[in-house]
Amino acid sequence: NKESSSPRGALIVLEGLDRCGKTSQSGRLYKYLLEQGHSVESWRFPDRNTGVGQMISSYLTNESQLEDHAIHLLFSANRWEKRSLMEEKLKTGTTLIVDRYSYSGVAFSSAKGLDIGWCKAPEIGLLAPDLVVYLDISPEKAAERGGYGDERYEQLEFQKKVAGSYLALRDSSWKVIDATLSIVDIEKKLREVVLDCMMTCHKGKPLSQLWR
Ligand code: FDM
Repeated sequence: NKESSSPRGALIVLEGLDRCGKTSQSGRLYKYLLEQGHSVESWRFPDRNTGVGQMISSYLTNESQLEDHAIHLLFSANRWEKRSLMEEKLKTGTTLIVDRYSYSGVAFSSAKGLDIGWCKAPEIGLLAPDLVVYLDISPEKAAERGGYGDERYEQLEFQKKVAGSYLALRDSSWKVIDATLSIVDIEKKLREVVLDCMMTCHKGKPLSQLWR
C-alpha cells in the first residue's frame, strides 16, 4: 500500500500580487525539484480547465459578469473540485507547487469589500498548505513591470487594496521573499524554504485543514 509506506508530499503555495513573479518562480522551482528526482506537480488556481474554471475565466476576461459573492464561491468551488485529487497526490508522495490558493480567494474578494469571515468560510476544510510563500512587491513596482494585462483585477488601485488584504491575512508561518531581488536570488531563497518544508513533511508532519 503506497499510501502508508511512502512519505507524503508537501503542499506548497505561492501567493502575491499580479506581476510579482509567482508564475515564473513556480515554474523554475518545479523544474528544479523534478531534476532533483522528486515526485512533483505544478498546479494553479483558478484551474481554468474545469467547467467551473471556464466560468471563472470568462468572468476574469470580462466576457461575463457575476455578483461578487457568486464569483467568490465559484473560486472556492474550483478548489473543492480538486480537493480529493490533491489529497491523493500528497498522500502518495507527490509534492504540489500551487500558484495561488485560498489566500488569493480571500484577499481579492475582501479587497472588494466583502466581509473577511464570510470570505474564509467556504475554504474551511480544504487542505492547509504546509508552506505559504509570499512574493512581496509593492503594487507600484509590480505595475511598472511591463504593465498589467487586460484581466479584470489587473489595475493599480485594486492591487493596492489586495496588498492590504494580504497583509491582514499573513501570519508568522508565511515565508516572505522580497520579489524585487534578482530571479536567481529569489529562486535560491525559495528552494531553501521549500526543501526544508519537504523534509518536515517527509518526517511525518500530518496533513491538516484550513481555518479550523
Ligand atoms: N483570484 C484567484 C481570485 O480572485 N480568487 C481566487 O480564489 C483565486 C485563486 O484571479 F487576479 C484572482 C487573482 C487573479 C486572477 O489569477 C487570476 P491568475 O494567477 O492571473 O491566473
